[in-house]
Amino acid sequence: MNKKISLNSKIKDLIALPIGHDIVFRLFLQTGFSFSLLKNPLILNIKLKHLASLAKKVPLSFFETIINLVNSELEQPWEDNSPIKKTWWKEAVFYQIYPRSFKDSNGDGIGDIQGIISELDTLKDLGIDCLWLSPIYDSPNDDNGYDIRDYRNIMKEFGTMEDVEMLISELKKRDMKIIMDLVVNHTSDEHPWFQAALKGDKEKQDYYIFKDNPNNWTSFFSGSAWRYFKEIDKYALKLFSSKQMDLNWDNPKLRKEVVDIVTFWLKKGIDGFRMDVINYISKNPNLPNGDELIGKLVGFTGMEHYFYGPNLTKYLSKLRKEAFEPYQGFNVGETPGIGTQLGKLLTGDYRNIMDLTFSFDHLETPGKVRFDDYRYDLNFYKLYLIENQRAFTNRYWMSLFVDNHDNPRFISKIDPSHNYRNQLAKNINMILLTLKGTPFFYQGQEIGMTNNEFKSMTDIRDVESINKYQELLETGKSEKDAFEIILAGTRDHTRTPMQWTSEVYGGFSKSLPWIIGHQDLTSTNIKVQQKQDDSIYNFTKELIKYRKDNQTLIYGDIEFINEKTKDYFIYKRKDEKNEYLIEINLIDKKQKRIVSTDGYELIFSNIKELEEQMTPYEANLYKKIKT
Ligand code: ISL
Ligand code: CA
Repeated sequence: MNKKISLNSKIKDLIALPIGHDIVFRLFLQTGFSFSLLKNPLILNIKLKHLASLAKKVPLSFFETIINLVNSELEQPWEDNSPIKKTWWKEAVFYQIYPRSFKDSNGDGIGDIQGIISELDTLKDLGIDCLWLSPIYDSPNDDNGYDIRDYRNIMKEFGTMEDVEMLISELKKRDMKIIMDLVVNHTSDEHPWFQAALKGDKEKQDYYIFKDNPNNWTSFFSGSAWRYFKEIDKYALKLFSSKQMDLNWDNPKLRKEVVDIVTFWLKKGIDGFRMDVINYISKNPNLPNGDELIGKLVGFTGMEHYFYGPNLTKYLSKLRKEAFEPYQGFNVGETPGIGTQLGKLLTGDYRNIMDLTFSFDHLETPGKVRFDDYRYDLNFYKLYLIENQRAFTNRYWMSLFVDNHDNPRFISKIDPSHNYRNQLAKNINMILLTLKGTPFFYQGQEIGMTNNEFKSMTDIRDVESINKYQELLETGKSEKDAFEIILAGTRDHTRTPMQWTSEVYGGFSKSLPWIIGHQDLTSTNIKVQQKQDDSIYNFTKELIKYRKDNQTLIYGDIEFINEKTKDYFIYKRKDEKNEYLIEINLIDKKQKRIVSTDGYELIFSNIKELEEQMTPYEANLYKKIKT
């Protein structure tokens, strides 16, 4: 246990505590300062009170808020030499399906469960071990299923419970696994609990967070985080859309409901859950106003009061014990705002809280947010990876991902004109498959799908984008400028139909899909790429297979080479048996080779034949020749 900090403490004391560490790193990311400042002893020894008096414009309350937050977690992640515990989910390759956009079996333009079943052989062929399905439960679809009305029923458009049971058994036949999405920070306002609450049911009112007067917290989807209900003359908390009502985890009855939901599904034979915004479930019970400056820095006011709330680890450990452990269920928490040290505290194998977290710190370069139009520099991804690969050892394990349903396509951020799409898609997939951690691919990543050229707001479906567009107009932006901003960051980029063939609508559906894709269909589809030896699909498939057959790439140690040299990412994976060398060009230019590969044989490359220089975004995997 560490000591609490105060205004008298130094910056080094602050970053020695897990929350302090993660916040300071976050601030550096947000403001674009260089991390190297944090190695400078002059900086490390500045006292917080001196920093406070230097930063005259910053109110003291800002520092006090941060200090309180940092003092709320004094535990340090254990560091010891215990060997990695081998488990299926460390060896597995995961694949996220966005069911609405994956495959339509009945021609209504909406993906469905039977559509997924019809493509299981394809996923098996690719080498996928475990699927993650975004929500398929009954929902009025305000946020595409992340607003659940009934946790034990299936969205009509997607099919029936029988379809889901069939999916589970078809997966078992193929020796594949499945996790589902557990969205329990909030329910739909149409959930019977909330409806009963509005009718005056006191017990159900206590399932949610009602207040007579709103505080200053803001919603992730624009505006206030509170919605007024005249039925009972109260405000209800909704951190996301106006139809996503936050649940009150401080109520033991609600927590028991969640245990029952998890048990219901694990009993059905699923293998675990991805837990939506799970680090937001425990709110500071006093619901104090958020610090305005922190709000400005992170983009949302109030976060410090719930992103790592007072009872988070307690509630999660209990959930783990009561619901997951009896079925050996796996879980990965979606944890926005959780950095390296808190991530370790949440996932350490001795803690029994959760197995993995999804951290998002790598998705934007310093100083940038998702709606900025800019080119992502892969050197930043390298820094993030080195920091985290070093931290997640022994008792800790990392999740590795770049694409998901909440972000534009990663390759489009790096190379917006897609000059090197083929090369780059393979490059990124190689990084994900050769680092230490569990790779999560998102549908379409195996064929190099890119951002979509939406033409106008009528093409946009996402509630976040629609709200944001309105907000931008209200703050005086022109329609054109507002649309440009939406285009840079909309989550719809990854929600366009999966491309199976070069037929109309990419073979996703026989009729007009619910959202339109305007991407190249001729070369970016599964069917074409399956037949092409050097396609992104086959490259990824072969690499997945290779990783599976060569456990050094899973459990082996990692060592970084020429780490400080910009524009290169070079590392080794090794154990007593084998040694691999991975050589990555991080930029769209030729550059010289800086490591010798004498004594190694080339196993994989994203180019046909190596030249003297490395070509743009070149990526090679070599194996040491045994003597
Ligand atoms: O996109 C964001 C807001 O700018 C992210 O904060 C995102 O909303 C956050 O990662 C939470 O995402 C998850 O919960 C949301 C849902 O809309 C997302 O699709 C889901 O992945 C609410 O359930
Ligand atoms: Ca359908």
